[in-house]
Amino acid sequence: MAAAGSALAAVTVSGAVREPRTWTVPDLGALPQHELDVVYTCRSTGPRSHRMRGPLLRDALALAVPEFAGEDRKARLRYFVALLASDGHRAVLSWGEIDPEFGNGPIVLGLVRDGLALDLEGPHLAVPGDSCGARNVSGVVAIRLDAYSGQ
Ligand SMILES: Nc1nc2c(c(=O)[nH]1)N[C@H]1C(S)=C(S)[C@@H](COP(=O)(O)O)O[C@H]1N2
Ligand SMILES: [Mo]
Repeated sequence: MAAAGSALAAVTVSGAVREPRTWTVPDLGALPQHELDVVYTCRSTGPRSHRMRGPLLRDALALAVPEFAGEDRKARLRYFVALLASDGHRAVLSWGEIDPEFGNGPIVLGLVRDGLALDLEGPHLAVPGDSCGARNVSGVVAIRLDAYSGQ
């Protein structure tokens, strides 16, 4: 049983998806899990590294059924994935970075960090390869898939 006063963190998924939804960290545990190390140098705290485990971001988003305007793979390139953390930190990825036909990046929505489950804190995005850690957004509370309108 969870400790008194604790609550599972929730992540809402919105935007260009057929099934907007709210997940808890355990909800995402049934997806194929990937384990990877992120190593970066924070400008304020120096070298950092974490071992992350969780589903690919694109596999998680597939649960909400992305709806792209068009079947052609080029149509997907105008989409972006915006992430919001509980402390207000935000970062945006392009869909092309995570699409298997383009960047195919191993970008993971971490559910376990350094062996500790993130059920109460919420998922921690892992973006391996970045020099700075700022896209490794922790405590993700909202994810939005949206399209560039061309304006
Ligand atoms: N929610 C949230 N995630 C965040 C940040 C933040 O301010 N808020 N800072 C980022 C930055 S700049 C870095 S370097 C890493 C640092 O996290 P760590 O000290 O746990 O490695 O977290 C990233 N993720
Ligand atoms: Mo940082």
